[in-house]
Amino acid sequence: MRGYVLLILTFLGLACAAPVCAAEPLPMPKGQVILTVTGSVAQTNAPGQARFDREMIEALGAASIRTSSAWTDGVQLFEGVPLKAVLDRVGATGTSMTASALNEFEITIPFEDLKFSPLLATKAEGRLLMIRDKGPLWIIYPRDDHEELRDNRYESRWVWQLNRLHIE
Ligand SMILES: Nc1nc2c(c(=O)[nH]1)N[C@H]1C(S)=C(S)[C@@H](COP(=O)(O)O)O[C@H]1N2
Ligand SMILES: [Mo]
Repeated sequence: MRGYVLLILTFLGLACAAPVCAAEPLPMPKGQVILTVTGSVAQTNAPGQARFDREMIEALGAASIRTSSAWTDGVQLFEGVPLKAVLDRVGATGTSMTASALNEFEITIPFEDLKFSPLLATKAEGRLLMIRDKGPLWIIYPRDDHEELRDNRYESRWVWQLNRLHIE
C-alpha cells in the first residue's frame, strides 16, 4: 500500500516538473489589458484567453536588446520581457504564433525565432512606449547581432502596437 502511495507521489512529482503544471494560476489583470493570448495555451484567466496588463507582463522578467532598427536613428536600448517568457507563462504549445497589432496588421512568427530571444519591448531609451511611438508592446529582434535578421522576412516580424498572440 505504502509502495503505491510512493509510486503515485513520484509520478505526480515528475508530471509537475513540467512548466505547465508548476505554473501558478494566471492572476486576473487589474489594469488595462494590453496583450491577449489565445489558441493553444494551458493557462487562461478568461474563457479561452490569457489576458495581461502591464504589471503582469513586467512581472515575467526583465530583458533588453541594444540594436539599430529600420525606424530609429542609430542604436537604441529596448527593454521589456523575453517573448518566450510570455509563451512559457501561458503554457503555449505549438509551432507558430500569429501576432496582431492595434492597426490590424497580422503576421505569423515561427517558434524557431525564439532562438534569437526576441523581446516584447515596453520601453525604448528608458521611456515607456506609448501607442504613438509603436507601443505599448513592440517585438524587437537583435538584428545587429545576426546577419540573417537584417532581412525583410524578419523586419516584418517587428510587430509594433502588438496586442494579440494566437498560438497554433
Ligand atoms: N503594427 C504594425 N507592425 C508592423 C507593420 C504594420 O503595418 N503594423 N508592418 C510590418 C512590416 S510588413 C514591415 S516590413 C515592417 C516595416 O514597416 P514600415 O516600413 O511600414 O515601417 O514593420 C512590420 N510591423
Ligand atoms: Mo513588410
